[in-house]
Amino acid sequence: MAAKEIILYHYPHSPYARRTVWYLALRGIPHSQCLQPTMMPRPDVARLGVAYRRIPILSIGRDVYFDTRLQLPKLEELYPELPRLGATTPEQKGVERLLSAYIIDGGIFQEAARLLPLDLPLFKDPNYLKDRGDFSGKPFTLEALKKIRPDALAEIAVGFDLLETTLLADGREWILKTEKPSLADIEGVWTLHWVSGLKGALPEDRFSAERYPRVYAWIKRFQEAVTAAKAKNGKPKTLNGEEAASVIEKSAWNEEEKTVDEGDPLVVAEGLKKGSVVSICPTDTGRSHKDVGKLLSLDKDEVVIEVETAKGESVRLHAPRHGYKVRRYDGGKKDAAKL
Ligand SMILES: N[C@@H](CCC(=O)N[C@@H](CS)C(=O)NCC(=O)O)C(=O)O
Repeated sequence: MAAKEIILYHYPHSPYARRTVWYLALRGIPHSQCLQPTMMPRPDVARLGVAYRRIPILSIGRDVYFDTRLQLPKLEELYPELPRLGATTPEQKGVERLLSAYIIDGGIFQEAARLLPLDLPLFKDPNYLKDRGDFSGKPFTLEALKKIRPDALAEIAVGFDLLETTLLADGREWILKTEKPSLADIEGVWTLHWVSGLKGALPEDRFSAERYPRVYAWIKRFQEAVTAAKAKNGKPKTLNGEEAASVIEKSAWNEEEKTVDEGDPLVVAEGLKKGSVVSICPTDTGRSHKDVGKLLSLDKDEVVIEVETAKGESVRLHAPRHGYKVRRYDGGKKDAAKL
C-alpha cells in the first residue's frame, strides 16, 4: 500500500493549528511540518494550487484538508492500531460535537481573539493590521479592539464558568472521565488554554486558578499530557515549501473517491455533477480566498475538488460542508461585478 505522508502547514502561535498539533501528538501519529509566516503571502501554500488562506492546512498523501473540523475526523480514521481520541458512545459524541460548536460557532474563540493584548509587537506592523482586515472582512483597528474588550471579557467569563460549573464540576480529570485526554478535551480546552496563557489578555483579578480552580487545573493537566506526548514522539521533521510540495506531488496515495450526492439541495439548485467547475470558500473568515476546481465529490459532510499545483500536478482539496460555501463557478463574474 502507498505511504500516506502527513504534513501540517502551520505556525506555532496559531491556536487553531494547536488543535491539530495536539491531536497528532496525543495519538503519536508520525508527520512532518511546513512552517508558515503569520500573515500572507504564503507562497508554500500557493505552490500547492491552494487559495485558502487559513492555518492550519493538513496534507495526507495527495489530499489537502482545510479546517481543523475536517482534519481531526480524518486523522481519527487513520492508524487504527493507535488508540483513537474520539468519543465512542452517542452521548459522549454529542458532548464532543457540542463543545466544538460552542467554542467555534458559539463565538468563544472569536471573543478570545478580541482580547489580544494591545501592546503585541505585531500590532505595530501596519501590514499585519491590513492582513487581519482582509482575513476578517472588516477593518482591523486597535481602537475597535480596545472598545469591545469589556464585552469580550464578559463572554469569555461565560465560557470559563460553563466548564467550571458543569462538565468539570464533579472534579473529574478529563471531560469524558477518560484515563487520558480525549478529543472532547481538545474541543473544550484549546481557546481557554490559549487565552489564559496569553500574557495581558485576561485581568488576573477576574481570571485565575482561585476563581476557576477546576478549569485552570484541567488546562495545566492537558498541557502536561501534551508535553509528555511530544517528548515521547520526538520533534516532527520540518520541510521547506518545495520539499513539502514535492512529497505531496510524488505521493501515490489518495483517499478513496466518493460521489456527488445527486439529491443534495445545493447540487440540485446549482445543477452540479462530477466534473462541474465550482468555487469553495469559508463563510466566516478568509472569505475572499476562493478555490476553484473540478468537483469530485460532495456529501453532507464534505466537498472535494481537484486542482493543479504550480507544477501542474493534480491534488485534491477537501473542505467541510459546515462553514463553507460551494457554488458553480461563473468565471469570477460575480466577484468582478462587486468591484
Ligand atoms: N475554522 C478554521 C479556522 C482557522 C483559522 O481561523 N485560523 C487562523 C489562525 S489561528 C488563521 O488562519 N488566521 C489568519 C491567518 O493566519 O492568515 C479551522 O478550524 O481550521
